[in-house]
This record gives sequence, C-alpha cells and structure tokens, in this order.
Amino acid sequence: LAVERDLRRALEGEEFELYWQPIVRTRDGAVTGVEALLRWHHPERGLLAPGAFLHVAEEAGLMPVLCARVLQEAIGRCATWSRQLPSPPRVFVNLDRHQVRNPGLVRGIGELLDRHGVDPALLTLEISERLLGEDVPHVRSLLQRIRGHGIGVALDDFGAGNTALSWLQEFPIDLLKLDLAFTAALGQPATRAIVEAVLALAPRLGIATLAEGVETREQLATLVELGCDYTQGFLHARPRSAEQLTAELLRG
Ligand code: G
Ligand code: G
Ligand code: MN
Ligand code: NA
Repeated sequence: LAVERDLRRALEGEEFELYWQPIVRTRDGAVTGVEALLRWHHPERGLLAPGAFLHVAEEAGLMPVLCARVLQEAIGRCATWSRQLPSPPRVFVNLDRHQVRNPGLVRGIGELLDRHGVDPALLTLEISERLLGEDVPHVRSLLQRIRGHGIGVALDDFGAGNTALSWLQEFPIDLLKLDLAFTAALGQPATRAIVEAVLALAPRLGIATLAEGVETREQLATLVELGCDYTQGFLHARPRSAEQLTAELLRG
C-alpha cells in the first residue's frame, strides 16, 4: 500500500507535526489549555489531518510508534512552554485504543514528565467515550492511576455514541468534552434541553464541562448562558503550529 510505505518513511523523517487548538475559559476568555492534534506534511498530498491516515497507521501496526512520538513531543512542548510563559496552558493529548491497553502507559508518561521536569497537572489525557465501554474495570483502574500521578482525565466525544450516564460516576473524570454534534444542533430545542441537563449535572458530580466545535457567536452565547466552563472550536481558533500558538500566547 502506497500510504503505508509513505507512513513508514514519514516516521523516519520529520513529516509529522503536532498542531494545537486553543481551549478557552468561558469566565474570562483566557486560553487555559491547548489540544494536540496530529498533522502529516505529506510531500505530495500536502497537510493531512488524522482522518486521512490514522486508520492506515492502525492497520499497519504503526500506532504504538506514532502515539509514543505524540506523547514525547507534547510533553517536550509542555516543558518549553513552562519555561517561556508565566502561565503555561494545560496540554491535552488524545489517547488511542492501543495506548489504553498498554500496561506500561502510565509509567512511561510518568518517566517523560520527570525527565522534562513537567508539572503533571499541566497534562490532561483525553479518552474517547468509544473506548470506555470496552473494558470498564480495566479503564477505571487506568484512569485512577493517571489521576494518581496528578495528571488530568478528560472524557472526549461525550454523548456521541452509546453513552451511559453511570459512566460519570464510574470513572474518575475531571472534564467532560461534549461532542461537537451537540454544539452544531444547539438551535434545536431538544438538543438544547439535553445540553442544558448535562451542563447542570456535571458540576454536581465535580466534573468541569467543555463544548467542542463552537463555530458561531450564537452557539457561544447559548453555552455561556447554560454555564459551560470551557469552549473550543473554529470561532476561537483552528488548530495551529506550536510556533504560531507560542507567538500568540506571548502576545497575551
Ligand atoms: O484534527 P482532526 O480534527 O482532524 O482530528 C481527527 C481525529 O483524530 C480526532 O478524533 C482526534 O481525536 C484524532 N487525533 C488527532 N490527533 C491525534 C493524536 O495525536 N493521537 C490520537 N490517538 N488521535 C488523534
Ligand atoms: O475527537 P476529537 O475531539 O479529539 O477531535 C477534535 C476534532 O474536531 C479535530 O479534528 C478538530 O480539527 C475538529 N474541530 C475542532 N474545532 C472544530 C470546529 O469548530 N468545527 C468542526 N467541524 N470541527 C472542529
Ligand atoms: Mn480530543
Ligand atoms: Na471530541
């Protein structure tokens, strides 16, 4: 497969880059976090988003290498920002299915944080709702160990699939990321009612809330009115390079 051959070459070179999307605190509009989103500078096809290559990497068995790279680069960047910025943003990293199954994951992350001298509280790991139901006892203990290191846990894509409300009490979760489909359909009364209920419920369980995919002022206004703690989306910023983001954060 051509893509697979290209992927192997890319992993040997410098073709992968983390882009970063700001997470904005509703209360004061401050950028308090940034989500790492992988990009591939393909020599012929240009800049590729994960949808174009993650499934190939998965089939080719390249996800362990790729995800290890992502964690290394993200934690290294976290260290750089901690030195450069008076209040560095929290760094959010997406976990993949194979990482969730890897018994050495938490120890490896702990070692990376130690080596770079990074405060674990600056790192939040995102786990997609899709991965929660696969092995509840295992995932619960994994998330507990992550929390035990002082690292944050975010539940990603919440409400997108076969969501169970009981998960909010079964798993240790710091932040709930409402799936972008809810934001897109906020104009519909039924969707708004569901979002309103979730945003009222989460804080009672000690869980902060974030809405993904915020693209319009109307969506933001509704989310502010309903008490959503954080928002993320093209209205604030598209994912951008670390250089660009750093310049923006330094400007304040
Ligand atoms: O950036 P984009 O919107 O194209 O991301 C598409 C999907 O790829 C999202 O579901 C996102 O969580 C996933 N993704 C992006 N970067 C990474 C990464 O570094 N690791 C993993 N496991 N998934 C990622
Ligand atoms: O699955 P996860 O939530 O990690 O994926 C985030 C994805 O959402 C990324 O691919 C990112 O590019 C995309 N994204 C971020 N902001 C917006 C937005 O405002 N609108 C849309 N449609 N997608 C967004
Ligand atoms: Mn995510
Ligand atoms: Na998501």
